[in-house]
Amino acid sequence: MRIKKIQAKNFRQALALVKKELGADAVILSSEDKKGSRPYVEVTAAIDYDLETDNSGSYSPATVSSAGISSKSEFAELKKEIKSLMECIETMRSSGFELRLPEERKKMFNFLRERSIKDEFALKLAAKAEDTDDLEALISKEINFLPPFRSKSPGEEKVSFNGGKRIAMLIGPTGVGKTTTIAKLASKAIKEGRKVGMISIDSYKIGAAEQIRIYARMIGIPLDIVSNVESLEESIKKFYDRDIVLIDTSGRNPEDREYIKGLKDIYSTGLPIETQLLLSTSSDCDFLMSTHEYYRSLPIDYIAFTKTDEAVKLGSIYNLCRLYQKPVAYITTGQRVPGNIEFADSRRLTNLILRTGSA
Ligand SMILES: Nc1nc2c(ncn2[C@@H]2O[C@H](COP(=O)(O)OP(=O)(O)OP(=O)(O)O)[C@@H](O)[C@H]2O)c(=O)[nH]1
Ligand SMILES: [Mg+2]
Repeated sequence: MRIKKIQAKNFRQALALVKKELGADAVILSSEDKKGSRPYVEVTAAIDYDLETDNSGSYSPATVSSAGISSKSEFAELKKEIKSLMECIETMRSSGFELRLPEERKKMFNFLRERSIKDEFALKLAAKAEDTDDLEALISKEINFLPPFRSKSPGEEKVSFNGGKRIAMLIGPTGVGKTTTIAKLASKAIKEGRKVGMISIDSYKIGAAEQIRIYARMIGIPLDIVSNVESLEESIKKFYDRDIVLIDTSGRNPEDREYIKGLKDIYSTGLPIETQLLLSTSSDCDFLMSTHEYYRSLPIDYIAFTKTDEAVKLGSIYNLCRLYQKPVAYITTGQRVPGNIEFADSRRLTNLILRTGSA
């Protein structure tokens, strides 16, 4: 087996280099975005699948010929590289990676990559699935769908408030559709005969309060606008007669520490808040992956996907389900309020992930 790390400005360039240096049969083992003043992409690719294992079960490095290695430091560098690659292989192997990729699996792997499924996930799926039926079954098994605000028997509620009432807070990057989705959820709950209250802690953006105020008036439900944790607690108490309280938050760059800290302050009150993280399927796949770094430190109960109507590929739904390991609450499919929200089941989500073209 020949493994090579390739660095390039972007993934497309890295792939071209892999093809040039290792040929068209090379398999991408991993790819990583390196941040810094000059960001680049580092891709690890492999060709020829004759891995040897020693008796202990760990891979033994192939003998490295000294030809072409001119100095001690180059040799040391090479040794370091081989060590890190061995560790990489070992991690992949222990997590069930199949490095041998016969021709028909390669087709499956490419099919998944075309749908923006991350290489490491695509490799695992391709190693297990014989055909697309298998693939559908595998994916829908891995995606857990759970509609929020289900009626459950008393005591079974994960989050309860005043005897089974629900408080849900929507968080997520700027402009993903939190306020719009709150209006959609509120309309639906009203239609089902539930009493709803809305709170906005969206004091950051000029005009944000106006947007939710218009929705509250349109749907005919009470709204409180608060600017700190203390007034949030007060407001929740005020809504004691509501079945569902929906909390809107301001979208901010998750890299902003104050933003994540502000959210953590809310959790530290101990209020039984259920958190729905909204992610837009029309966002750049790499952006979605990078936001995971920040949001994963929060107690997320559900993830939900917005703007499926605008996305060309929906493999990111699969990637994010795998990363967050949280149930999917719903997807939103357009700007219309009320409407354009779907409590899609695992099968529907799987179909969206595997299709190309818009929803
Ligand atoms: N195409 C499409 N547009 C949507 C969807 N949901 C929301 N939008 C649009 O996305 C834009 C932003 O929606 P908002 O609800 O204001 O987003 P937000 O997350 O509250 O934004 P911030 O509060 O600024 O973080 C609006 O123009 C919405 O109409 C959807 O499912 N599909
Ligand atoms: Mg908003």
